[in-house]
Amino acid sequence: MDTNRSQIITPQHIADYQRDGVVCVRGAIDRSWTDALWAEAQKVAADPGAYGTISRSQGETMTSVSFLWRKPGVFRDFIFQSPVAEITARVIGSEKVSIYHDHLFVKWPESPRIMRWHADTLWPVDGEHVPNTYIALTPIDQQNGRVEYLAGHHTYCMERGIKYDTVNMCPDFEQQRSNPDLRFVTYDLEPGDAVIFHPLTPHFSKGNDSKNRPRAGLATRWFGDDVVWSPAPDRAPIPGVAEMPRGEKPVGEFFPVIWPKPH
Ligand SMILES: O=C(O)CCC(=O)C(=O)O
Repeated sequence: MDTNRSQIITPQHIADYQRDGVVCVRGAIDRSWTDALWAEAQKVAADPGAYGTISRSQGETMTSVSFLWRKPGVFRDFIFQSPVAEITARVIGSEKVSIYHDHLFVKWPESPRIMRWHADTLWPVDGEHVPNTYIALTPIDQQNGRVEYLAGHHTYCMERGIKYDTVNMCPDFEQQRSNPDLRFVTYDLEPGDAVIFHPLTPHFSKGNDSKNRPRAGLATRWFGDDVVWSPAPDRAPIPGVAEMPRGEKPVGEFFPVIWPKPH
């Protein structure tokens, strides 16, 4: 399987990420990986608990399973062996990245499931290097439920010290579709395209209106150089992780450094 795709990251990708808090990298991941992941995803759908942790949004028409990387198999191999970590590190400008979370989202044909506007700021850490690198495993488009993003909102939040959580909730930007100050962006994706986005970038997806086309994406979530532990009651625990002092760098078996590859 191709492990040498990192050269595709250009200064333009990096500038777009900094400005918009979201960037699409076309053809980031080789098709042999996405074919293997999609085949495995269909096995996960049949027996989610055997592969990872079943998430709240799991349901009859949606497969929603996380921490797949923690078990031996294709999802773990993908994290450790594919160029996904290097691509992520280069785009966000981090020397190192560690994996901490992944999340498979499959919306099956005619799934009405909506992912409300939210930002990925629920984790017990501070720092900007907490990106989500979301990889299309199937073609994804308007009909089958592509993800939409609010470009530039990360800067708005940082300038005002906003960090959304369960108390200070991310607004429902559906109510503000016609606000000319907001810039909604989205991408039709082919398998292997990756969207890398900042933890303060709100995102949303509608249901799958297709009668016969599943829509699958794999969110991979990373800690980079500036991340420090910052527990708070309204932040999501990371299973298995013992409490550590505020300000410490998360290290250990639940946060393995994937890039640069350990010698
Ligand atoms: O795939 C989706 O519809 C939702 C993705 C998402 O919310 C995420 O990656 O955090």
